[in-house]
Amino acid sequence: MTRSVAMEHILEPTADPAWVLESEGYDPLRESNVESRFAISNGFLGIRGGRSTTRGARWVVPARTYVAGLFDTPGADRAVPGLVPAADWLQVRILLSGAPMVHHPGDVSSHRMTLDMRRGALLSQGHHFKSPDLRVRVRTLRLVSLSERAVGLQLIQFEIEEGTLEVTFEAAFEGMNLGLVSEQIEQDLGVWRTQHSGKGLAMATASSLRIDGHDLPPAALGQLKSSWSWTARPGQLVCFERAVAIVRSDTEALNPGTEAREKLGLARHVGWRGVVAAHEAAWASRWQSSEVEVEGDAAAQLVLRFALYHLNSAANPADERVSIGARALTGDVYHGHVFWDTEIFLLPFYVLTWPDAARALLMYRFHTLDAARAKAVGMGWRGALYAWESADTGVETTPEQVIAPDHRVIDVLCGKQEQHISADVAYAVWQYWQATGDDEFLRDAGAEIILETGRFWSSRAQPEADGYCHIRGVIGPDEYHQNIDDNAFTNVMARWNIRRALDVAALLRERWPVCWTRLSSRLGLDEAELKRWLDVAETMATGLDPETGLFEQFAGYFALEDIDLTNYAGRSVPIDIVIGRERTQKSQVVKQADVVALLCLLPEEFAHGAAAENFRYYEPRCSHGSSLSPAMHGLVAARLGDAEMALRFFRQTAAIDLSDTHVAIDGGVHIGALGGIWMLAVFGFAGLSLRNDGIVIDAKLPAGWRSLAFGVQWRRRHLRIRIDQDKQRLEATLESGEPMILVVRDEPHELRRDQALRVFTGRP
Ligand code: IFM
Repeated sequence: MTRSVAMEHILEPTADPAWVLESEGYDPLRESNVESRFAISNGFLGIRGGRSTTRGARWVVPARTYVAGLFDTPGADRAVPGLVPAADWLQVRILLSGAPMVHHPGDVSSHRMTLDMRRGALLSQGHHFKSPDLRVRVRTLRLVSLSERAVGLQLIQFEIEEGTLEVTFEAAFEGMNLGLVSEQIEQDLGVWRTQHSGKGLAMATASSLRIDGHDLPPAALGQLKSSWSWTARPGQLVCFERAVAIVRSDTEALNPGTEAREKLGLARHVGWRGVVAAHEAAWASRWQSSEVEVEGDAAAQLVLRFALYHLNSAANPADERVSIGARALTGDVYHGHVFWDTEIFLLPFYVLTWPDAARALLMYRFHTLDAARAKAVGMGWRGALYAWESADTGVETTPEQVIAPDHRVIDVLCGKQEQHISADVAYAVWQYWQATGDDEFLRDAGAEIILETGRFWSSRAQPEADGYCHIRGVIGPDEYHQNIDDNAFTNVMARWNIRRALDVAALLRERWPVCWTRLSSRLGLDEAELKRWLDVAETMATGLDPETGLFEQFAGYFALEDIDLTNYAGRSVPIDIVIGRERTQKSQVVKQADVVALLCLLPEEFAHGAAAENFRYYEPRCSHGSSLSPAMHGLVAARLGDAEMALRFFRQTAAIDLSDTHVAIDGGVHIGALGGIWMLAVFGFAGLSLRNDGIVIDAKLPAGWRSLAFGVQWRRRHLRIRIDQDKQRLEATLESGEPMILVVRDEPHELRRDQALRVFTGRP
């Protein structure tokens, strides 16, 4: 019985409402949103939060399981690679006196699903009635382990409260041949191959069922299937447990089945309690490193928890061959493809709270550098042009046509023209190195990325008769305007990329000359080429008007129709649907932060006062047609001192995944927007920025936020910062590492381990 008591405890969600999301009952219209929002993941496995429904004779619906990096390209023409779902290993069927127990929403007195963000687990509980004299209480838990990413666990406890009857309990796998070719299916193991990409997948499983603490042997065993039968009586407590170990192999030569069985063996050795304990300890450690606490705004606190829950779920520091897709592993919109979202909206969080995860994500870009070189050469340039949409190999995977929201088939030029991705990757590499001081990474991988992307821009920007270098025929972050010339974001980021490439060359030559000699000779880089890079950077056209300080978003932008977006306030569809694609393209309406994105990433490129000037110009023209946009606007608004406007953008971003009113998230959570929430809190409200010798904090909290506290890591140090608005005080604690400088309100302070720092932040 002690075992059942332990399961009882584990099936109980965290009591504090600030740590859980709940969904009561069943709403068919919003169910797929809930599946995305309540997804669980560990960066290797992702499982949507599907629950029991009325469909068919199944008690549990297929809960889609995604495996990071398991890409395949269907055989069809124009097909793009996409993540192939693995078999659903959570299927259960319960027969009560021979009839399937079906979860009809109307039949249950209560059915609640709880996403326990603190523990990284999805729980459910409900009462099921088959007839007035039968009453069953069911509680479930599922998790994918954060400490051993191959392992997933399902626990189901049901209690017969009334009724005596024959029960059959079947646990099986479903969807075993969805896009994968099975090679070996046994009772405890399935091995599959993708059809074209040559990847292998193995799932090993073991399950058991106990009644009142005693093991019941299975009545029947099949391929990935077990079933038990017994007579249920009132007061009986039934505990079912199933573990799975999933392994992906990237080459045909390896059979992942052996490793899956080994990993399952280890999980069984520690038992489900051990699996749960290790998983919870790993989550506790992630929360310890990444927690952001807000006092005075409970809704904002929940939003931050939700964002951090998915951010911590999305990464896997142990796998350098995958990155995070635009919907992470929570849904299949964008086929699992990786965009600039990762480098610009996610990396900051990982760099400052989980450097190992950040490094693995950047190593994915290093491993796909050859594909980026091939893309650049194929288009007639030099260096490395990263795929706008990237899967496992780094080859361009952007579809050439899609169906627009107005159901028209439209051409997509982003794969050819949205080239700022190369500068975005270089930007992330540099930020990582600056924040971590990881010289080994810079020497072995980062330098080559920065040099090759710098080289790309130096060949891409061409000198013209006006004496400037121009970059023609691109798409900036504002994807409403295509085939444009001299996009300010692209050109200024490109110039920045070239300059950092020159810095890296100088740094390597000075600090690691042997490494420089080897790398420069492998890349065929000589002095003459470096000199050309400098010339390109010095003469890059940027669209900056020195008189006004305004950047023109691209050549000819200011001459386009100026549409007052306030006339379209309250619309529920994107502006290009309301006024048409053609008119949008001929207008100054911006899809998402573009010059504002530049302001966010490279504020030093804006002279004093020009930042506010540019923000004032572009903010009203932005229609926020991308989920990435509001957070970036909020961040810049906060930096410019308008915390209340920033808070409106914070709430707008939160609504994308947390409100069911206007945005469908059935295809997965918007992980980039969730990264933007963290950036807005830490870079915006706390005003954190990095210097060469330390960290700067320049906080501007919204009026209702009494305090904001968070942890960050900087160059092997862990520090915790608390901004107390009530007491007009900043407290900083160095939890590990050497003394460092913390700049508060332009004043440098030394931060030491033995002494918490308290600084008065009130206006004199
Ligand atoms: O990367 C974004 C892009 O900026 C706008 N469309 C959606 C992509 C994926 O989130």
